Amino acid sequence: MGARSGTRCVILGGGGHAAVVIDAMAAAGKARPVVILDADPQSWGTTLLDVPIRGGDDLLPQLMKEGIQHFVIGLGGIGDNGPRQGLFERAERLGIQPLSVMHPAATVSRWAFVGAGSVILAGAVVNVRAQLGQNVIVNTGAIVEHDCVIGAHVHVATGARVAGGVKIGAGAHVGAGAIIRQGLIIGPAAVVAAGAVVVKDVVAGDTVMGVPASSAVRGSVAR
Ligand code: JB3
Repeated sequence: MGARSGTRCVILGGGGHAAVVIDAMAAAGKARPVVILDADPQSWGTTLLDVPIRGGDDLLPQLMKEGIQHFVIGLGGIGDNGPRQGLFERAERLGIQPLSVMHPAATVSRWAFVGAGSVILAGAVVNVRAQLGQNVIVNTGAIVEHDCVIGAHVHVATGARVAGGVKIGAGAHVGAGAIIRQGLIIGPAAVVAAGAVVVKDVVAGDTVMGVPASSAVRGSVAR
């Protein structure tokens, strides 16, 4: 597919994660980011990997009038997936469609389900019968094993490993390099700190850290 073909889309957020998403889209060659919207006015008029940053999110209706019908959330974030969720829901309310991105160097089972707007990056694995909700990030080199159920807006950060049959509630964050033992339940909006090894269930909204992981005071941990 040529560089100028594919589904045109807007990327919401123009920082480090957006650059990784644009790179994955270029490698996949199925969709084409043609514009970025970013909250920082200082970025307006600049480019990110040759994609122009035109303005803030209030330009979305205008872009839709110009024929752009798809978006990808380019906002990453560490620990708090609320802003990603808020942006996703704002775009959906306007009627623009979320687009999924899969880097060609990711391995996604044909028996896995990937929700709309989810992003699976290079070297990630999503194994058989795993189910990902909408707007999930499986970041570079992360593993989501067989039969996992991953809720909407979850971020499985770089190099994290989620063993078979784990259920992760909406909006939770699994930090870089963390490990979650098979069959556990991680509640919605929970945070698993970077490098933690989780061997028991985590309740909704809790933050756990360490090896083995235990409850921590939110804000005091590396994510
Ligand atoms: O660790 C890895 C591999 N990636 C991290 C990623 C998951 O999260 C990365 O290292 C960063 O820690 C973080 O990436 P992110 O979210 O791209 O952060 P940053 O580089 O700081 O860029 C965020 C961008 O989003 C900034 O340009 C903000 O101005 C913009 N932004 C913030 N809120 C927003 C909004 N843009 C839009 N359109 N709308 C918003 O509400």
